[in-house]
Amino acid sequence: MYRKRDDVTIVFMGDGTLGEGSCHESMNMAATLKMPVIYCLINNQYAISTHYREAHPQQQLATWADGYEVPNEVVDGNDVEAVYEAVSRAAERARAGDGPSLLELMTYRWQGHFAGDPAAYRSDEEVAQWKTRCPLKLCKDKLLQERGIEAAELEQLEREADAEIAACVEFALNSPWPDEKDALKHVYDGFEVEDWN
Ligand SMILES: Cc1ncc(C[n+]2csc(CCOP(=O)(O)OP(=O)(O)O)c2C)c(N)n1
Ligand SMILES: [Mg+2]
Repeated sequence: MYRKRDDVTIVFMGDGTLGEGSCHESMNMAATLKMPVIYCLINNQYAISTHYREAHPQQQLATWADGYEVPNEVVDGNDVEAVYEAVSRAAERARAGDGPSLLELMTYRWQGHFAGDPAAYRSDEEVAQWKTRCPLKLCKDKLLQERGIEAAELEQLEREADAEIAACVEFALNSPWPDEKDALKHVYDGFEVEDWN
């Protein structure tokens, strides 16, 4: 913002984040200074084991931003196109100098919060239901059924993506370990921490 560039900052946060006081402070300042920020609230419905409706009075967390007069929308987070369009609208607002937006992307976490979490706080049916709404599957179906993309073309794209990922993994495994002094690189824009011990 101070550099007068048309960059936009996107903050990714979970539904569990809103209980933190710093969220209020951040949004208050961003709204007051009309900063070019997009708050992407990934509402996968659980903060570890707590459903968001058990921890917040709102039906949808997006309206939380109303208190700061920040435009907000609830978006189908499993619909790639809907997310793209909502982020584009918010980026346009940010670049026009109209300040921050909050997007509540509704989705689901298939696994537990961490590797050893049995996720016993929700039913198998609920998980199975959400697995039918896999964002990759929905996107693929849309391309095949509505956009006239051929199945062979998609398979070719998938093969190319798999090969690219395999090459990245190989590169990482064959690379030397990074230097300790590089641990804090790229944390702050234009500011490198020289003496981090
Ligand atoms: C600043 C800070 N406050 C509190 C915690 C404790 N904490 C760890 S996970 C979590 C909830 C995270 O919920 P969410 O963002 O919805 O993540 P999910 O469970 O969906 O992975 C909290 C409060 C933390 N790690 N850091
Ligand atoms: Mg969550």
